[in-house]
Amino acid sequence: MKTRLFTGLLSLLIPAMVMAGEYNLTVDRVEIDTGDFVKEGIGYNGKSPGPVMRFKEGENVKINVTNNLDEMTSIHWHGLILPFDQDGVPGISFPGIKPGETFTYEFPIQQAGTYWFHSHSGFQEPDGAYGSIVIEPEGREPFRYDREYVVQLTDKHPHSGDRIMRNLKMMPDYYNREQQTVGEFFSDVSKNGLMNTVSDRMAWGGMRMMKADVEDLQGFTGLINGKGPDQNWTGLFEPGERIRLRFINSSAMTYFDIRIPGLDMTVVQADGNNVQPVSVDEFRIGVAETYDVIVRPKDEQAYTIFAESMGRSGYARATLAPEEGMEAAVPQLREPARLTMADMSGMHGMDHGSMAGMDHGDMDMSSSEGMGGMDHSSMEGMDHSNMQGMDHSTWKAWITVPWRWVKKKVQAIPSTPRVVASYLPQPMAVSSCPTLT
Ligand SMILES: [Cu+2]
Repeated sequence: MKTRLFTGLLSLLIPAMVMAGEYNLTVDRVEIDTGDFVKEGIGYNGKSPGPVMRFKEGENVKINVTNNLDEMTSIHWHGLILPFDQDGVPGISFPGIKPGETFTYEFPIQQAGTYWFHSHSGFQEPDGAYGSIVIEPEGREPFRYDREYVVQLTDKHPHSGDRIMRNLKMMPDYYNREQQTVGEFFSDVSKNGLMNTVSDRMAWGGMRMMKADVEDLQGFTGLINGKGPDQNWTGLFEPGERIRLRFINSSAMTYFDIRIPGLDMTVVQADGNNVQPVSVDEFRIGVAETYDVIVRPKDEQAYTIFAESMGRSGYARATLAPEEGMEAAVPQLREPARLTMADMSGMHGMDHGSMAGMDHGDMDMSSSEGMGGMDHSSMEGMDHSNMQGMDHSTWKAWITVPWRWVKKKVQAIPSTPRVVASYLPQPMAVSSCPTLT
């Protein structure tokens, strides 16, 4: 009898030995103040960004998500390994969380590192519905640090996500503030000659491309942990400490180039995976990526974390300092980059899935080299009639070909361009989630 009682008690205890954590999240309408503008958005637990969720590798988590919106919501646990029905878009892998409803996500934590979460419904994520995840490993970290901060970036625009999408669908360069100008044409003429400049412009026009097409969304305010450049989020340190910065790019569209003038950064983790440490003075973070770096400020001074957008149209800024209120110089934005023909021929592995209606009829494609891995599977309406093997090296020739040849080619382009569809950006909910893990 005693033995049976003991075994019974033991069996009750064993499941309890697996760590379990229970967490609550509410999805709320919130006010977002960037310092440049104030707008209504969506957040978690009353704030945008939402909280830092701290899990432990090996624990089973239960996360009760209560939807206080008047629309459906859902959460994507970005980068986490979990059962399919604990993630995803409403109606695809799970039913979604209806207004007023609480859904309990439940999954084991099988990894460690820096991750994040965001809404997977409509444009809630660009509207503010994102937060960060920090998972402590079961064993020791392979690197040392004395303190850590999450540094979560976003590109907050005064327009709502669905308005941005509507505008981009009508006009792909709607938000582009770095268009080429007549002035630039004349300065190119004086540098490269009239014929070269004209044929260059014709070549780009022929491809329906723009050299200035580096960023789809300009006019945003870069935020770090919800703070605009003037609000200056600040992380404190004692000189000599090693600080782990967990960078997360939660932007809808913006790639950032990050540097901390005066400090070397040692990258120790990428997308939650430990990497061979590498020391850099600047790194580029794509949409949805995470990078962990360690810095060691030795002086009693402030340092600026400067995150400049890839198109140089905006930035996010924060500070590391020994005391609240200290600040360092903020660098100027550098000159915006222009795309070149080399960028156009570097399209290996590019997915043209959304280029419906594109007309490649005027391209002379004598070899299929150079387009390895291209996915043409969903290019509806594409005219391949004159494509005999594609060779992008001929695109370069467009720059130097005689004027008459260019003119002929240009005239061959239909006067009503079959355009808009070919420029359709990926829906933002998808582009904010390139790895869909
Ligand atoms: Cu994601």
